[in-house]
Amino acid sequence: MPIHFQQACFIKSAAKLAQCPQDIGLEVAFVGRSNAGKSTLLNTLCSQKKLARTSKAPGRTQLLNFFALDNTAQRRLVDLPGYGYAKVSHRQREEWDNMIDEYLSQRESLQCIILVMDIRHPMQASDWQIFHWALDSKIPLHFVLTKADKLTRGAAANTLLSVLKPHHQKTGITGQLFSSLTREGTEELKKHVQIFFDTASLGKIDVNAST
Ligand SMILES: Nc1nc2c(ncn2[C@@H]2O[C@H](COP(=O)(O)OP(=O)(O)OP(=O)(O)O)[C@@H](O)[C@H]2O)c(=O)[nH]1
Ligand SMILES: [Mg+2]
Repeated sequence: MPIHFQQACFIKSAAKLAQCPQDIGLEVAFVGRSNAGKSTLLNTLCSQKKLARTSKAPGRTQLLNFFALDNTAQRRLVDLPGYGYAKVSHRQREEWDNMIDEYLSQRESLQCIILVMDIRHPMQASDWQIFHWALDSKIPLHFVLTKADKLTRGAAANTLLSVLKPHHQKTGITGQLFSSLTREGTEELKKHVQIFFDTASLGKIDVNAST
């Protein structure tokens, strides 16, 4: 079923797993460090300026935010808080990081991770953690290097190559450039998300059919 990204609408925010929408259907989550550009990317993807809250200062997104892609809300996008936001107490940061870990490790609907990284600071410690976790959990992962407008075309392409090359052959992990400023990469990302949902729903049908 084709996704109409521009019709995405906010469902709810959650501070913990128990507050999330019912764990049925399929979710694609946008994960990454604080200030990487996750919420802005989601808005660009859905052609809506204020769907997800963004900020110049890191730490804007403090809850798990769920967006429905269809009337039944069986296909959802999830905007996560960033890892490693430094300007809150150690305890508060730990709580956020735990909330993200809990979501990632326990959410049945989670079918795919989009790992969003600022192209100027790719593959930081928390990105490696997500990378290894996704491989171990067999959750499909797609790298998005955003803020590509901050580099020249050649430098951006080289950075993507250096991030993907060591892993693509062994793991099949995919990746792309993106810019919310120029909208570069929007159609490519839409295609990936559509494929993830299509593949995941086929997987679900297969599982049901064999039981
Ligand atoms: N130049 C440029 N700036 C961007 C781009 N994407 C995001 N930004 C800026 O980066 C800052 C952070 O963006 P957010 O989307 O709030 O980042 P986030 O990853 O959601 O941050 P947290 O919610 O703290 O995890 C904002 O000032 C955005 O305008 C981009 O593609 N190009
Ligand atoms: Mg955000």
